[in-house]
Amino acid sequence: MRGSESFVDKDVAYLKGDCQAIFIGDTHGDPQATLAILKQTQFYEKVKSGEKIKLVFLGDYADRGSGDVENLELILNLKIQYPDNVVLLQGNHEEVETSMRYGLLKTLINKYGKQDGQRLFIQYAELFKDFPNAVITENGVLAMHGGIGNFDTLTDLQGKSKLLHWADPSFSESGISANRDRLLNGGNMTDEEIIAEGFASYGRDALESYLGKIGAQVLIRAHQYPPSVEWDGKMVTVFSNGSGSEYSNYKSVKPIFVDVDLRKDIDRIEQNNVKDVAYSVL
Ligand SMILES: [Mn+2]
Repeated sequence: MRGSESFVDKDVAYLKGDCQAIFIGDTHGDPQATLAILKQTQFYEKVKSGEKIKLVFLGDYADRGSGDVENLELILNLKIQYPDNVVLLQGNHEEVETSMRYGLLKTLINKYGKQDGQRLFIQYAELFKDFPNAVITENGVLAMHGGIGNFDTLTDLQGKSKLLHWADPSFSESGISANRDRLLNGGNMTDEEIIAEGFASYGRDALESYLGKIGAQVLIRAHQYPPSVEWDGKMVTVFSNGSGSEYSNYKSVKPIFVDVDLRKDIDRIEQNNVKDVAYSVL
């Protein structure tokens, strides 16, 4: 499931500063969100006319929405048809432990029967493992599903996928702290053990320090709602399904995507980079 994008290592895809990039957060079983974004960004027209555009999906394609198989198939088909224009990252719902619990396994069994459903689920899980976990761009954007952990270098990202899937920003604590809210079990674990397991919270200082070390300017991440631009545009949370869709489980969320011209230097995400998902275009 890889196109011609280059890689810093197997977990981190590298995008050159030569295109428009659309960052899409959790679509969670809502194919209407994906279709609306394709239409709003004129993706097909632009590819056809040779304009450089890339879609970066930040993970969480299935589960929690009634169209999870449809949305997953739509996004996988996009990658197959336009391998050089589509980047698919892993989110925490591309982890087998999550998707067997929150929807995809059940939907596949309901749709295809127990044996075929389980077989398909295993094949999807194998496929997801091959998706990268982060994107770094030539001009200063770091993008991933959850966020950073106890990292010092870009290569620290390699092999620490769960940190990227489950991390959240903290607006009350500085540095890197234990993200106990995300733990189902583990009451006896120390903070260090929790962070090492991949359940980290990062304060603004920790994020800016890490971005500085790797030569990036902003973090674009997904995983939470409501979507928002924070920390003077140094971080944005993108959540891309919600109010206005019959499929979405997040009826009160106003979904967004982020549209960035990677041909320019980016030092913050501005309000004009943030676009509402307009289901009305469908
Ligand atoms: Mn998530």
